[in-house]
Amino acid sequence: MEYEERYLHLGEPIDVDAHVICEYRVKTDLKMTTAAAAIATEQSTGTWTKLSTLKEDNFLRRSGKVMAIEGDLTTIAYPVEDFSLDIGGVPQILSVIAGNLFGLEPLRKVRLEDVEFPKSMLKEFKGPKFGVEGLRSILKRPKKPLVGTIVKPKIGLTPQETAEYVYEAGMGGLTNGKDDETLSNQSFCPMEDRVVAIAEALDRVRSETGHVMIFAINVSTNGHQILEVAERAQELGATQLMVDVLTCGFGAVQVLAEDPSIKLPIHVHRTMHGAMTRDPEHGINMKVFAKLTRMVGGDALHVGTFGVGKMKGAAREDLANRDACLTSEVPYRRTMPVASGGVHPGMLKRLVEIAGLDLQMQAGGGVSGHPRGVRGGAMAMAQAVDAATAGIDLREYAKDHEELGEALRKWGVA
Ligand code: CAP
Ligand code: MG
Repeated sequence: MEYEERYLHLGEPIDVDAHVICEYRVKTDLKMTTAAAAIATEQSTGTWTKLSTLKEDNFLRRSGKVMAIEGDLTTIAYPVEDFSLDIGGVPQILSVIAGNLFGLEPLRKVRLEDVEFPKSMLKEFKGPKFGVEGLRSILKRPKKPLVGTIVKPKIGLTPQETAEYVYEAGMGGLTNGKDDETLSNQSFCPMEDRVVAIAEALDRVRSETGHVMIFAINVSTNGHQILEVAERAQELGATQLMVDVLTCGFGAVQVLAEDPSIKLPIHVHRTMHGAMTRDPEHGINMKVFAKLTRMVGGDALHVGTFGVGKMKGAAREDLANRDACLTSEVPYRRTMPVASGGVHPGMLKRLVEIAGLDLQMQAGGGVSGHPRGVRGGAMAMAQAVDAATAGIDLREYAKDHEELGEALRKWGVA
C-alpha cells in the first residue's frame, strides 16, 4: 500500500476552529508515520494508490492531516469542509472519523480514543432538551442522585405485571424506571398497553404519596417510524422515552430531541457498545459516543459503573464518559450520567464517592432480587442514596433501615 507522505504535517500548528481533531491509538508493524498517513488518506481524499483526479488546491484544502505522533497515539485533523451537517449529520461524521480505517491493512489494531469538534460544528447541534437540571426539576430532586430500576426480567412480563413492578418501585421511593433494552412491542407486552398501565401506576404513586417517578419507554425502532412511535407513547401518558442509540443510530435520538412535538426527556441506552468499546486497543472509546449523544440531545446516558459493577469497563474511562456528559466546555445542557449494570444498594455510596451527586444509579437485579421483593429493593436503594448523599456509612445507616440491611447482608458493601 502506497500512502502519501503529503498527509504528514507533523509539528505544524493546528487550527482548532477549522478542523475536527481525532486521536487514534495504533498498533502497526510498519512505521507510525505510514500507519497514520494511511488513516488520514483513507478518511479524506485518498485511497490505496496515488490518484491524479484531485486538483492540488482542493487536495490541500480537503485532506486529513497527521499533526502529531507520540508513541502509539496519533492526532489527525480533518478540515471542517469534509463534513456535511444539514444532510449527513452524525452518521456522516462517524463515516469520516470512524469509518473504513478500522479495516486498513497497515493497521493491526486501531482505536478512536477522542474527538474534538470546532465551535462552528458544535453550534449546529442543540444538545439535551432537559438534561440534568430538567430531570431534577421534573422529579423535584434538586441535589440527590437519581435512583432507578430496570424492570426484570428484561422480557416476559405482561403490561399489568410491569405496571405492578413500577408501582412497587415507586412506592419504595425510586425516582426512575425503564424498559430494558430488548423490550419493545412483543406480543406478550404490547407497548401501548404497557404505557397506559405504567402511567396509571405512576399516577397512583403520586396520588397516594406525592412522590414523583418517571419511567422510560423503549421506543427504539426503525428510523422511518421512531417519531410516530414516540408521539403515540407520549399521547398515551409516557413520562420518558428510551432509545438504544447504537442500534438505532444517533439520528434517532436527534429526531426525538429536536422535534417540537416531543416534550419528554430521552434516556439513552448504549447496548452493543461493548463490541466497539471493550478492547483497549481496537474500536472506539465510549467517550466519543458520550460526546455525540450529548450533541444530539440525549438527556441521560449509560456511562458505566466506574469499575464497581458487572459490566466490564475501566473506571478511568467511565469517569471520562461522565465528564463528557457534564463538562461546561460545550454549549449544551448537561447529560445525566447513568451508572447501571450489576448495581445493588451496597454500591451506591462508593459510586457517589467516585462520580459525585450528578448521577443516576439504577439496578435491575439489585432491586427485584431483594429478599422483600421490588418494594424492599427500591426502599434499600432509596435508603442507600440518602446515606451516600449524607456521607453516612451504609452499615451504620442500615441499623435503622432494615431494607438496606437486608440488601447489604445479601450483596455486601462495595
Ligand atoms: C442492567 C441492564 C443494563 C445494563 C447495561 C442489563 O441490569 O439492564 O442494560 O446496565 O450496561 O440489562 O444488564 P442489572 P451499561 O442491573 O440487572 O445488571 O449500563 O454498562 O450499558
Ligand atoms: Mg438492560
